[in-house]
Amino acid sequence: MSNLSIELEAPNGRKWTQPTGLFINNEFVASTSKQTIESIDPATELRIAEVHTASAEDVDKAVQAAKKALKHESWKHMSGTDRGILMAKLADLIEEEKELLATIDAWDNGKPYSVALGDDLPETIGTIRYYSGWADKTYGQTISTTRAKFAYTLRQPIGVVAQIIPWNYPLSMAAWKLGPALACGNTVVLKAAEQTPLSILVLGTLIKKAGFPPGVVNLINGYGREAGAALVQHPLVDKVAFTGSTATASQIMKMAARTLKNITLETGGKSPLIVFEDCDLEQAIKWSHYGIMSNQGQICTATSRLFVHSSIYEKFLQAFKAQVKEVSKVGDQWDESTFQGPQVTRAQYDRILSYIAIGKSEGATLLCGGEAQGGKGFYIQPTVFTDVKDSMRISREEIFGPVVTISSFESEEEVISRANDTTYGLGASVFTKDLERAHRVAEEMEAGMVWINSSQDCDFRVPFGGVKQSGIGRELGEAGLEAYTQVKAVHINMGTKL
Ligand code: TXE
Repeated sequence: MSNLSIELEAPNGRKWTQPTGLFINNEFVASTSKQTIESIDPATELRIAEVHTASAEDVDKAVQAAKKALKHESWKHMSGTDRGILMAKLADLIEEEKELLATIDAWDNGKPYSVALGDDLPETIGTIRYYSGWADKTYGQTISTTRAKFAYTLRQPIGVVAQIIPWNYPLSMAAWKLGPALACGNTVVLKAAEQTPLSILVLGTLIKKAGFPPGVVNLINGYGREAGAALVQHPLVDKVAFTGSTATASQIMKMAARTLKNITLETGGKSPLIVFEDCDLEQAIKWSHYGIMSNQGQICTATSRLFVHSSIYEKFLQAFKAQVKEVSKVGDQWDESTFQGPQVTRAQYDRILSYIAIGKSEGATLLCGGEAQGGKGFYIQPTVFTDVKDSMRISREEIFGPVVTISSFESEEEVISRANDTTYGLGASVFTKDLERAHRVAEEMEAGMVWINSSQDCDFRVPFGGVKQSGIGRELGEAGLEAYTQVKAVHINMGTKL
């Protein structure tokens, strides 16, 4: 493949020139491998475009570019204020192109266009803008020690950062990673997910237009086991930030261990949502539906295990079923009434259907759904299993689709223990009007985030991340900066003689 761009027209009529190369040193370049990645529309199963796939040699070029940029005065000596100005410019440029970027992610990923435009893009723009404000506010401390000595600390960039992102929120995942890394003065090689390679390349054009020096941000497409692994193992990479599956995170940790690379990992989940008998039932229904069925259920924090107090269990089930029927309209990305689009790929679609088959064979009761939608496209009916036992695989393993399990409980103590009985620890929801109980349960949840009378709140000002096998480190908020700076202590002797 030699061409570096292609003219595209999306089903919503939008036309643009789509870059297809690797974005290295502010230029689109051809890959040295002859391999390409096909971007597929999950609604029609038709090919949208082919993009260049990075080989280990290409990864090396991108890392070398990032290393050079790290040392170059145009970035190294740029003040935090000027870095912030560049980032704010980038946020403005993304905002100017938000309809185009939303179109690309809707087409490539299958998510409804209205969701890409109404949720993903504001989150992307907001995150970059938020971290632009931090760029000149990450400083160290002065520490008094003894009479004739003191020390101060410098918060310095970690260096060349490898960022590996998944396909469920292509642009906002990129923004979560680029925002704090750039604010702190690092340089980056970011690998997009092979399932959604397109929007990241358009982001490259905006990074150049904003005026970032060459090599500060390099964006590549490539397969995990080749480009991803080459990036993680590259000796000049100082840090790896990853979002994806727990299995891949474990491999990345192993690879990064060889040279003791700094890591941040955000992985899967099986987040519980607890509905106590004293809750606002209507709100509990709406949020619990949203918490698993939005984004086609492809959310790491999806509240996929519902625990409902036995006294309201039957009532809850009927209302939840009615909510699915009323809200979960399955359709293509472009129909404004679509709530749930197709799953991202055939592999994910097959995986979800296999879990639905497992649920049936394990003896859980099917309240609704349970089948593929039929016809072209990776559509799956929103599926609700009830009377689910905690030991069932559908209750223990991440399905990453529009599939929820519901079971009943009797006491607070029992439900806390069952909710925490998982290897994961990303999110947890609790629905109750009892203020004391809400905070007591929040404290007991083994999770990085707890939602009280809500689900899926995520805000660039607030730390995000998991405990147990849901990850290491935090992204977003002030906490997100810690992952991208290292502290140097400078000791000063004001005259103590030996
Ligand atoms: O994930 P992978 P996949 C979960 C979800 C889903 C499952 C599989 O349960 O069903 O993971 O999805 C790159 N070295 N989540 O296969 O493999 C890969 O190219 C370096 C939860 O898509 O983890 C992509 O860029 N990199 C999740 C990224 O890792 C490697 C979002 C994620 O791919 C690599 C996505 C390797 N050896 C899936 N292998 C969340 N937390 O939101 C793969 N990659």
